[in-house]
Amino acid sequence: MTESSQKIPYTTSNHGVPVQSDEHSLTIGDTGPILLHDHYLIEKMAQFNRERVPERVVHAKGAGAYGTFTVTNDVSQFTKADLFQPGRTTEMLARFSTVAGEQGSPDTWRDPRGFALKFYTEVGNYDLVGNNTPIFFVRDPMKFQDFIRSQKRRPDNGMRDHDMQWDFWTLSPESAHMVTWLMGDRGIPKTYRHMNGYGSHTYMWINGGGARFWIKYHMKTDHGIDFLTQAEADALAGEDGDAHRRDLFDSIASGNAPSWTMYIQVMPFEDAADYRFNPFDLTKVWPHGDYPLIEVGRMTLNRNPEDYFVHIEQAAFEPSNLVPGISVSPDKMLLGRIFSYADTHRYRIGPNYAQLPPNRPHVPVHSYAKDGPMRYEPARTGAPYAPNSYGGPAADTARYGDPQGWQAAGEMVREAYRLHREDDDWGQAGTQVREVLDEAARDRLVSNISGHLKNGVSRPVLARAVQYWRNVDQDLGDRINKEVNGD
Ligand code: HDE
Repeated sequence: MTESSQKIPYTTSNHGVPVQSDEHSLTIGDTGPILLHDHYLIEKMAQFNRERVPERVVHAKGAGAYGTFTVTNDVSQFTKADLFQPGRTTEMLARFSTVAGEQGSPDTWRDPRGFALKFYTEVGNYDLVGNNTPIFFVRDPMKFQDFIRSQKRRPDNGMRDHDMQWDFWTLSPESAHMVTWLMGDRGIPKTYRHMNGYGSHTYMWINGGGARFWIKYHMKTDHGIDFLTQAEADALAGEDGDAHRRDLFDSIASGNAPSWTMYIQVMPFEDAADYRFNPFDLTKVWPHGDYPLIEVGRMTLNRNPEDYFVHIEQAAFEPSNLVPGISVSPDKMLLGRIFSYADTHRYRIGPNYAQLPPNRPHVPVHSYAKDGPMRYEPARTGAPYAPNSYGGPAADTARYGDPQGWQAAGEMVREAYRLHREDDDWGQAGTQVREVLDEAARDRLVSNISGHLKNGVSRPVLARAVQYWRNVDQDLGDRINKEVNGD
C-alpha cells in the first residue's frame, strides 16, 4: 500500500461499491461515445441535478449552530415547561437569517433578522421562532403574503422595487413602528452576535397549578448591541456577502461561543382585558416600566454544523412545536403561523422532514405516522391505528394537562382588534423616535429613510411617505421632506 492510500478512503458509489475512476467516463476508445451503462457517471449527474431543495420562501439566507440553554433563575411559578425548570440544561439549535433576500444575497442588506430556536427538550421539541425585533409590520396574517410580495421582486422585471415597499407601508399604517426599527440602527446588525432576539408575539405560560400568564420573550446578546451604518453595510455587501455567516462560524470555531441571556415579561392573565395597549397586537411592545424583565437563562452556541445543508438548510422551525406549560395567545399572526410552517416544510423538504438530524426530537417518537417519500424510521410494528388492542401508544391526557387557552365567544367576523385606551398606529413609533433614539441615531434614521425614498419611489407614494413620517413625529417628517423634496 502506498502512503496516500492508507490515509484517504477509496471512492465508492452511493451504494458503497468501489468506483473505477474519479476522472474518466466509460467510452468506446478515447474519443467516445460515452456508454449509457456508465451508471457511476449517471449517478453523479443525476445526484447533482437534484442537489437543491427549494429555498425558504422568506428567510432564505441564514446561518446556524448548535448549543445549549441553561436555566439561571427560578421561573417555575410561571410555567411547568420542562426546559425552564431550575437547573435544567437543554440541547438546542439556532438559525439566524435575513428575510427578503435569496440564498446568495448579502448578509448586510437592511432587513429584519430571523432568530429561530429549537430546544430538544425532555418532552419533545420546543421551537421559538422569532426575529431581532419585538414587533412586526402587520397584525393580521391575511396581510403577510402581500407584505412579503411588496418586499420581494416584481413580476415584470424581476427586480426589487422601493416604490412597492413604500406603497404597501404607507397604505398599512400599522407598519410604522416596525419600519422605524428597520430604518434605524437595528436594521443592519454588525453581526448576528450583536443583536437581540425576541419571541415578538405574546405567548401563554401555564404553571404546575394550572395558573395562566401572558409572556413575552427577550434574548439579549451578551456581546452588546452593535450595528453597521448604511455605508459600511453597502461596502461589506460587495466585499463579503457572507460576512455574518462567516462571523458566526469563525467565532464558534475559534472557541468564542456567542451567548444570549433570556428574559421574559410577565403579564397577569387578567390584566390583558384592559391593559392600555392591546397586549396581543404584534405591532406593539409592552413598556418595561409596566412589565419588567425577569431573567430566565442563557443560551450558548458552541457547535458548528458539520454539514451546512444537512443541519441548517434542512432545519425546520415551526411555532406549532409547543410543549406542556407553553401555549399560544389570541395574537392572530401567531395563530396564522401555527398552520404555515409545517405546511411549508412538507413542501420544501418533504413530509418526513421531522426525521432529519436537525429536526428529530431527542426523545422517542410514538406517533402513528407511516410511509411517504424518504421515510427511514420504521413505522410502529403492530397495529397502525389507534385505538388498538395490540399495545400501540395511547394518548395520556394527564401528560399534557388541560387545554391551554382562553374563553372566546361571539359572532364570526372579519374585524380589526378592539382598540385599547392608548392604541393607535403611530404612538409607539413616535415614542421610539423621541425617547429611545439619541440625536445621532435620529440623524442616521433621517438619512436612512431619505436615502431609501430617493431610490425609485414615485411622486404620489413619496407624498404619502412624508405624511407617514409626520404622523410618527412631525419634526422627523419635516426633516425627511426637506431631504427628499428640498422644501
Ligand atoms: Fe415567518 N415564515 N411567517 N415570521 N419566519 C417562515 O417558514 C409566516 C413571522 C420567521 O430559520 C417560513 O420555514 C407567516 C413573524 C423566521 O428556518 C414561512 C407569517 C416572525 C423564519 C413563514 C410569518 C417570523 C420564518 C418560510 C405571518 C417573527 C425562518 C420558510 C402570519 C416573530 C426560520 C419557513 C428558519 C420563516 C410564514 C410572520 C419569523 C413561509 C404566514 C411575525 C425566523 O412558513
